[in-house]
Amino acid sequence: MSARMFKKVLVANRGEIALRVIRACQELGVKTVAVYSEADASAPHVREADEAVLVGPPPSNQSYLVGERLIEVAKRVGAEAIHPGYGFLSERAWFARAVREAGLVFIGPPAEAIEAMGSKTAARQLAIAAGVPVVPGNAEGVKDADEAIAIAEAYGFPVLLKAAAGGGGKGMRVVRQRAELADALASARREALNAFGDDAVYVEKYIEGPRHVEIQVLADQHGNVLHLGERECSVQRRHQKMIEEAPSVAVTPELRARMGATAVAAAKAAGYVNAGTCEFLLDRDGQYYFLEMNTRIQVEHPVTELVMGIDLVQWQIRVAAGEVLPFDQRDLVPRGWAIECRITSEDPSNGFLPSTGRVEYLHLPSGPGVRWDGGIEAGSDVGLHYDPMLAKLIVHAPTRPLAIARMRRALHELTIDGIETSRNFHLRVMDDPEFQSGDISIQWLEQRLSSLTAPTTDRETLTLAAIAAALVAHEERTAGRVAPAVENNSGSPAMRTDVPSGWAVLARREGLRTS
Ligand code: MV4
Repeated sequence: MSARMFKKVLVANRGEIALRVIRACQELGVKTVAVYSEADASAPHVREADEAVLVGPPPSNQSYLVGERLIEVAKRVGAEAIHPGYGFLSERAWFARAVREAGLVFIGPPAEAIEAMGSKTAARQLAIAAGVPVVPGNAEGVKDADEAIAIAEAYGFPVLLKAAAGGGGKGMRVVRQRAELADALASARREALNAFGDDAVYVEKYIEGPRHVEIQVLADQHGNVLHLGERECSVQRRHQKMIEEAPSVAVTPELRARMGATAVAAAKAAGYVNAGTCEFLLDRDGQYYFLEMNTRIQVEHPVTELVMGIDLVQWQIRVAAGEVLPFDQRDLVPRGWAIECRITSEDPSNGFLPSTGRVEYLHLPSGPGVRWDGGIEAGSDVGLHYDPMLAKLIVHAPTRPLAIARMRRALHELTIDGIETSRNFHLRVMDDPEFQSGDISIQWLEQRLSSLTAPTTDRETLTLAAIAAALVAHEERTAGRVAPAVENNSGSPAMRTDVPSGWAVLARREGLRTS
């Protein structure tokens, strides 16, 4: 088949990933159509696209998730292809199939590959058949506690009970001794039934304190399947990644080649095309185990792009248009180090509770090796309709220590006023000696969370807080008596009341409450 680039692509997503796809299209000379809900009418992705179509009220299930409507819009505006981004419909095989049956191109894997990797047990079977190492365990749900005990004793405790129908930790129970197993199984079944409507639970050998290391895969329609190295994603809170980096301190070039070949084998076994990611557990003695394959572009793709010098989203579009991958595996060696911090509208000092409100003021970091993939601007309203991730701050530097220093500098430059964000949490992590050592596992953050989110107590910060509070109180007392914001008759600049004072901004930057 010959390659022919699309003229127009519909971007079936919102926020930072929608803007990311729009930018990739613009550089390829492809026109873009944004879709948006009423809540996103003035969002950056709507403004940057060549066209924009309202698809419904704010709830996702009445807008971004209404696949039939998105396909109808794509046909109406003359888009030849749809890019789903991540989340929403990006891993719904029915949607990929419906797009194809509508005569459009789904910029992602074939529906059949999504199905092959969509069910954890099917993915596990496929991996085993492809010789990909999986965690020792039984793939199907256990019949009863007796069978679970027999399997557990065969593998040895501790074991992990997992819901067959779902992921993300729901329905998971670590069982360290035989006496606990029956109750744990009943509890896991209840949670699995509530979360997924399916109480099937299976048993695996529990891997203690592993890392979450994932391999980026990219495959074209001509049989070329490559890997683009690994990403270290162990800094997670409740199965939500917070910080990702590439490469991983735990992966040598030899291990990278082996894990990469494993991921390529799994992708080939699934008939995979386009970008995808194989997730692994990597334990302390270098053993790795396939967990699942994500059949979409991932949030954390920028760290791979930066160390590999590849625009993954553009290659998704090119591959979907039929292009042949022009590089080969030998070309794909990581250069330097990249770190990504997810900037979320959550308050780390308050249990990461969602923070809503208007972005009153936004100052973005820049300078050497700094990238901001964001979907917000001053004036953006942040609500509860959508995922709390507002943006990603990514840095690239020659070494990991330099990347950490660069991330710290960029985080200090970043100012988001009007809502609480994860910025100060990330600053604390960058300053943490254990994080700096790189010796962390998926359990590290949960173990350190209280110390990384405790209110700061150093004297200087407290003094700053006192000054800021006094100033803000003074401003608010005198707010009505100050000359108009711009002009006044004395010729000297009047104190503006339409922006927070420098002290208030400074105090907030230090994560201090001023109201
Ligand atoms: C495991 C495991 C340890 N041993 N399986 C979490 C949800 C899903 N991605 C699989 N997960 C795990 N499976 C065995 N046999 C530890 C986890 C796990 C985890 C894995 C990756 C990233 C973060 C995690 C957080 C907690 C538990």
